[in-house]
Parts: sequence; structure tokens; C-alpha cells
Amino acid sequence: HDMHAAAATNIQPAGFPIKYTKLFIDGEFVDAISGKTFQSLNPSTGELLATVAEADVADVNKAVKAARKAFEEGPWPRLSGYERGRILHKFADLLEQNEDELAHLETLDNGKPLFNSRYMDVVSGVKYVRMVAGWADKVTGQTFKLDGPYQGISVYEPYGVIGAIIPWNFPILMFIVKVASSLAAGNSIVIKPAEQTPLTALYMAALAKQAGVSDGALNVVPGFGPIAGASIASHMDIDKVGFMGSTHVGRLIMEAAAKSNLKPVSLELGGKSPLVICEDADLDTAVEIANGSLFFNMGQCCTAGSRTFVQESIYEAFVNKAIEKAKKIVIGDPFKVGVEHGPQVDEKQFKKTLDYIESGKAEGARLLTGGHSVGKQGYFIEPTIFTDVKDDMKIATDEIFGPVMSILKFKTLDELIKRANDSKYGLAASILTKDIDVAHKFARSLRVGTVWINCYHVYDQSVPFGGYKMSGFGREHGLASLLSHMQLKSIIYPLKDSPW
Ligand code: TXE
Repeated sequence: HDMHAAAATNIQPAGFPIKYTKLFIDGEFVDAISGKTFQSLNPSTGELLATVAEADVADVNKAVKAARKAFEEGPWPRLSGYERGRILHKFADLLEQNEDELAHLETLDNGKPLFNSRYMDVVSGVKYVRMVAGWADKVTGQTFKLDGPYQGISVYEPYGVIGAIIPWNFPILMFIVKVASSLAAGNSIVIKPAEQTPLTALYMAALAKQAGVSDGALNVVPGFGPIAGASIASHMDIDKVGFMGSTHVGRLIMEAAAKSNLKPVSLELGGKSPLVICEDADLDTAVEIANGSLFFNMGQCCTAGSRTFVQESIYEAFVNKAIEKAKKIVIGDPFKVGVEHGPQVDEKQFKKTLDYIESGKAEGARLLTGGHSVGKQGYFIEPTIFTDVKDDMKIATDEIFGPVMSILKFKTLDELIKRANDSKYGLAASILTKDIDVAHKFARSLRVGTVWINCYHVYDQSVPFGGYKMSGFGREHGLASLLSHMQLKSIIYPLKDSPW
């Protein structure tokens, strides 16, 4: 409640004008070469929010040219790590100075509660920028003494031009993860925000320029996946591509990279993460954690706890409390203080979620709360809970990406570990138990990139994040995020007359 009070006093009411709707190329906001535009809708109302310049192949080519020039001729890659870090720190300061406007824009475009935009997304974004800014002057190679009179050194160098394609569920944060890491490492970047949520990316581009990021080092090309996105993935002059989004499109990105210039790829994809509630866990805490693990961000998290495994002896008790809790979630206008649950991001996600609810019913799971859309406008869906879910039902195997909790029953830990691992995904997992041996056995047995013990959705800018299996590969956050935007070069030379 204190946090809600803070939101009420700190957040300005609606009314910021939308300032940036054009492509950002070579330090300027420009129309698309074709003159084409697309509509960004407000998911709370379904109404037009902004008309945005639409990049296609020609615009991506233009952005890549600018990025290549910025890389070849500088100054960005030629600045010292310290100097790049200093500019990125300034960018973080500007993000902070504009946090209300940014948060507001995010909630308009994405539909997430303003409180979350302001106190989670923007705040974590700022921390991320400062984290990589701090690493920029601390990446060092090694020295080797070879057999014979030779010495070797390894040095880290930027790739050159990075391409990035990001989704709509955390538009501010994903933009920052890709942009700040690429820039800190000395690359230039061409990034395509999701067509559902282009506005905060453009706003942040203006702030990056103001902070001193040199022209051409950062280029933002809003547009559609199969056109602007695909031309990034298949571009012959992009040196690495980072993609965040669906597993289906991740595969297309890798194919395009392989068929073009064999650019390396990093993928952050979908998930079907198990949350395991053991019989010794505190029930009320477990209900809280399970609720947040799935319903946070309207279920639109790659790490959503979308398979809720509950041990047999506490199953009934858990289910009853989970239903009670889900019914209390406040749905509504994401700008209203106290609202926890806004709309799904667009009509496609809205329909997809409702289709999965139908499939759950058809396959024989029990729908115990929710299951319907809310209101006559916008893309709101009730927090929904299914019980008696079986491992092979679609709601237990597919990434729904909506507010649908699927509760499954388990008996023993060994059985559970097998079932939890039985997924093509491997992004995250969590276990709630007081038994440290059980917790660690689980943590080491799960084929996933992040395991939480007695918590969920706890992230930090310094802790590596990424997937196993078909949830992708490559790691963001911390030093890993910087190194994944650099390559290692070895230099070997004779040591003349050295005594050692
Ligand atoms: O994703 P896409 P969509 C999952 C989630 C969701 C489903 C569909 O299950 O319901 O994907 O969402 C760009 N070449 N996730 O359709 O299509 C697109 O423009 C190059 C999980 O929104 O993967 C956008 O910028 N790029 C995920 C980005 O890819 C292409 C977050 C993501 O869109 C492209 C988002 C193409 N052919 C969706 N097609 C997570 N786990 O966080 C699309 N894009």
C-alpha cells in the first residue's frame, strides 16, 4: 500500500504528448523512404494511439549503412571504455529524469499497470544501463607464455554492427538490454522494436542522443517482423543478431543468419516454466508466489510460472486459496492507482489466450475461476485457473502467454523432476520447500537457465539470464552481456632475448 501511495503522488496524470514517431537513423528522426506508416493501438481501448513510420528493407539498409559508418569512422568504437561508460551513465541519468513520461508512454502502448512501468521496468532499465556502463572499462584479455620464444595476448573487440529484434512484453527493458550492452562493448546497433510497442524505443533513442551517443551508433527501425525484422536477420553487413521473442521466429532468425553471412545469433525465446510447491512450504506464501509467478504482466513473461505443480497432500488447500487470491486481482484501466491487471498487448494475444482457455476446457481440465474477457473495449482477460491439468494437455505444454494458471498434481520429487524437465523449453523453474536438500537436488536437476528457490521473478542486472534447450542460448545481464557483444582475438609474437 505504501508503494501504491508513492505511485499516486509521483506519477503525473495522463497528458504527455507523444513526441517521437519516426525512424531514428544516423542521429535523426526520419520518415520511411517509402513514406509508409503503421498504427500503434492502445490495448486498453483498441483505439489509435500513434501513427508510426514503418521501416522496410530500404530503411534497414540505410540504418545498417549508418551503423557501419559509425563503426568504421567512429567516434563511438574508438572511445575508451571509460568514455563510453560515462556517456551511458549520462543516458541512465536522463532515463531517470524522464521516468514519469517514459512509464506513461509504456503503459499507453503496452497496457501494463503504470505502477509496474514506473517502478519495475524503468527502474530495472536504469540499473541495467549503469551496470554495463560500469563494465565498459573493465573488460580485459589474458597474456600467454607459449612453448618456444613466443608470447600471446588475447584482446576483446566489438563485433561491429549488431542487429537486434525485440518483443513487446517489456519494451523499455529489452531495448536497454540490447542497446546498452552493444554500445558499452563498442558496437553500433540497428534495433527493431515490436510493432505493438514502438514508442518508448524512439523516446529512449532521443535520450541516448542527448547523452552523447554518437550519430549512427544507435538506429531504431520500427516495423513488422517478416519485413524489417527479416531483413535484419538476413543482412549481409550485420555482424551479429540478437533476437528475443517466440521460439518459432527464433528458428527463422537462425535460418536467415545461416543462409546469409553466417552471423552469430543469440536467442531469448519462450518458456513453460515449472513452479513446484512442496507439502512443507508455507501455504499462504506459496499462494502469493504462484499468483505473482503467473499473473504478473498479465501472464506475458517468458519466465511465467505456467506449470504450477502442487504436492498431493496440499493440493486441495492450495487450489482453494489460489482461486480466492486470483479473484481479488484488480482488473482495469492500467493508469488507475491500485489496478494490478491491464489488457493483453493486442487482439492477436487476446484471441490466442481465449483459444487456449477453450482448449483447456475441451481437453478436460477444470476451469475454476476466470475464463472470460472483461469489458467491451480493449483486450482484458480475467485471471484464469485450471486444475486437474494433465501433462500432455496443450495448456500444460504450450506457451500461452496470457493469464492462465495450469495446476498439476505430483507425489514424489523424483517423479516431479522428470515431469518438470519434460518440456522443449528450459528457461526457468522454481521450488518452494523448507528442505535444503530437496531444493538443491531440484536446482541441479532442472535443465533451465534460472532456478529460484522459495521465490519467483527475482532478477538482477548482474545475474546472468538466458535459456537452455529451445528457450534459446546466449546470456544477458552482468559481464556476460558485455562479452556476448564482443569477440576474442589472439595476437602472437616472438619474445626476443627474454630471460623468462
Ligand atoms: O512474437 P514474435 P509475437 C511468444 C508468446 C506469444 C507468441 C507470439 O508465446 O504469444 O510468441 O507473439 C519480430 N523475422 N513470445 O507474434 O513474432 C516481431 O516483429 C524477424 C514470447 O509477438 O516472435 C517482434 O519484433 N523478426 C516472448 C519480435 O519478432 C520477426 C516474447 C517478436 O515477435 C519475424 C514475445 C520474422 N519473420 C512473444 N516475425 C518471450 N518469451 O518473452 C516476427 N518478428
